[in-house]
Amino acid sequence: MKNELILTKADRIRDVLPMSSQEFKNKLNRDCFVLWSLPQFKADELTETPVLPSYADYIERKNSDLHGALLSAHFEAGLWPVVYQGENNGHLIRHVCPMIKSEDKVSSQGGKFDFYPHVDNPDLCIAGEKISHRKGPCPDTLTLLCLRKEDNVKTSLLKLDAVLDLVSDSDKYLLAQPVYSVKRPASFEEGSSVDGVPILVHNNNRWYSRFDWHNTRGINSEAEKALKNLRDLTLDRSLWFDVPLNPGEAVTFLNQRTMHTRNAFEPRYDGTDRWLLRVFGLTERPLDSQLLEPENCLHHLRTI
Ligand SMILES: O=C(O)CCC(=O)C(=O)O
Ligand SMILES: [Fe+2]
Repeated sequence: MKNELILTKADRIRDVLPMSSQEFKNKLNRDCFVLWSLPQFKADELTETPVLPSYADYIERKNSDLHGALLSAHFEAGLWPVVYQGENNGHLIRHVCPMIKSEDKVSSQGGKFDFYPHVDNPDLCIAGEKISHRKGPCPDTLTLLCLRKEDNVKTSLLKLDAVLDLVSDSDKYLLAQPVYSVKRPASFEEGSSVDGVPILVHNNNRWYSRFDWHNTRGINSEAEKALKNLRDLTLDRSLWFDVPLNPGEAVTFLNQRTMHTRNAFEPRYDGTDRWLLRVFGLTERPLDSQLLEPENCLHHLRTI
């Protein structure tokens, strides 16, 4: 089983999260993100930054304690790590670094194009929508752990509420109607799209979104106009918070209550490029019917 080694390590590693689970949850719900760091991070033991996704098995073996610790932090925080069918070749942990074959993609493994504000895996069900018993939901959280830093490459976060404060009531109304189509992001092996979904959902007094600058469209001109206004707004840099990530430091954020970005840069592909590890999390354990192979893996979600 693909993630067995790192899940077994996660079982044995304790006290990774530098705060109580309650404190973590409170911060996450209040601020939409939490900055934290690994207690023991040994930069000198890291492999070179990978340049092909197929290096993942080798790196997981070499840096298995680090991978295990990152998963263990999720369990301590009450988050269930997941991976999606058709993405990242079933590996729970994704290498966010420029990969040679992805250089032309706007993706976490691209580099030369700006990756504008987006929610990850926005084609899946978001909070407040009727759950699918067949497909896994959109991730609730993303965690990015920095392994190698590059000064001119930044992850930035925008808080959805701060963006929506600037959106007119009529645009908000339209954005909450099921008049949008969403393309599956470029990180998936196969393309697909969903039609007739809203960009915004109001649930339990909170807004959630599936906004993706690159992959969402209005299905008529009125819907597209409201979305274009939102797209333009999200490029206002005063709404961006540059996440200060040094090696060994991580950020966990609410995927559907924020948007995240990464600026363009020139990769070297020489083993020294910027490198983050990414994990998707759910606040609730998925249903067995949402799992690809429930008898083998409790973390691999169906997407079709
Ligand atoms: O490279 C980054 O900082 C974030 C990339 C990204 O959007 C992701 O990993 O989902
Ligand atoms: Fe992303």
